[in-house]
Amino acid sequence: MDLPFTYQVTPGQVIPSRYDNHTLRRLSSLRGQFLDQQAYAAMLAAGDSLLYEVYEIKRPEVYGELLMGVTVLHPGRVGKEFFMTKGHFHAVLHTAEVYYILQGRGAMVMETPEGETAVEELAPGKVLYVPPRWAHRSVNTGDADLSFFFVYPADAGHDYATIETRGFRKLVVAGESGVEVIDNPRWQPAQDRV
Ligand code: S6P
Ligand code: ZN
Repeated sequence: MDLPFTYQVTPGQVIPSRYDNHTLRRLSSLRGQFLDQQAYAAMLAAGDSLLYEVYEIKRPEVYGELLMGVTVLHPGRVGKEFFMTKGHFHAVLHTAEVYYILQGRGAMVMETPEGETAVEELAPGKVLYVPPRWAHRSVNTGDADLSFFFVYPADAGHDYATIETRGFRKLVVAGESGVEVIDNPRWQPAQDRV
């Protein structure tokens, strides 16, 4: 591919005009993450629903390069909890990420290894800066696709295991009065902590 290069991403046409990878993530890849495990099991038994899709532009995963792409997170719920991404820390913890929201409504749930937490609302036109060290998970709180452009250092890598084991400290659910952020009652402290 020629360098430099351009491609199109617009709120009306969120799928990049060129991309190298298209990854599909289904309900089964979020096993153990949703609070209502009965609702999860029932939904999975009825079919392995498609939760989100990631379109990536490939670049060498080396220092100095950037990885970019678009995530399309479909609407839905497991029990009271909205569809969400797996979420991760970057394996190189001190790497940041920028998100630009193209369409839909949602939230980004974030936390540091030390236990600081933050939840930012996502809406079209908003740019979210995820600082170094903050794990991040996007949540679709609307009834249409939540789509966003992302860019981060190409050598950042992903640590999924920490979140798969412990979960996030905060959950985003449909409450009596709308979207609510609650403490995760199933959050597990790391083994190496007291
Ligand atoms: C990568 C970036 C996004 C996510 C994508 C899916 O660092 O944060 O591209 O990969 O939104 O989320 P996840 O948690 O399944 O990678
Ligand atoms: Zn990331």
